[in-house]
Amino acid sequence: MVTLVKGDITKLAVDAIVNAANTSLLGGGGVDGAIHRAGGPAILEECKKIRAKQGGCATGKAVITTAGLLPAKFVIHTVGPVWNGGQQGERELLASCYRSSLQVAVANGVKTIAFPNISTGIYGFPKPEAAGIAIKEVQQYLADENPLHEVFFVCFDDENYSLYKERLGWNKA
Ligand code: AR6
Repeated sequence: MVTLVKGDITKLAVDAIVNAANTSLLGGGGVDGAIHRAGGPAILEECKKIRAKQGGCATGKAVITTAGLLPAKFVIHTVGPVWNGGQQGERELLASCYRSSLQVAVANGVKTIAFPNISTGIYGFPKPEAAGIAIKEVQQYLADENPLHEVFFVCFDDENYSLYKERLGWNKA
């Protein structure tokens, strides 16, 4: 089941929230900053351990940590592509973020997961196309094998919320 939510992903009491991180895993602005601020230092501690072991996280991949003080149980950190005109494999890398995050979630027994609109802030991915990719990847994953109970798309800004509403058919209700 797919559910659309407008608001702040750090408030959600789901098994896992996804973070739009960068390859360093050391935090940043946007949703990454909000997650680390609200979750406290335990998240960064685990990110540092992952860095020591595997040297950060590649674009399109995902890693999992505690959610610290957040109501969620885990944070899955994925690294979206920086939009660079669309000829650098950005679309496939964004699709890979959603797939990798879902795989990591299932491997860790997660049943409910919330995604922000990866790459559509600081990384500049065009929002309409990013929404299409996100919805397609999640729906494909849920159709193939479905150990997940619920996937939330969390939109922070009005533009993304309208795009998802339209694409998920929520206007027709
Ligand atoms: N809850 C849900 N969504 C949010 C929140 C929030 N609290 N805050 C922002 N968004 P961005 P990116 C939305 O820039 O484009 C960081 O510095 C926002 O409206 O957070 O993948 C990282 O460290 C937008 O739609 O991530 C990286 O360096 C979406 O989250 C870089 O930014 C993603 O915007 C990643 O850039």
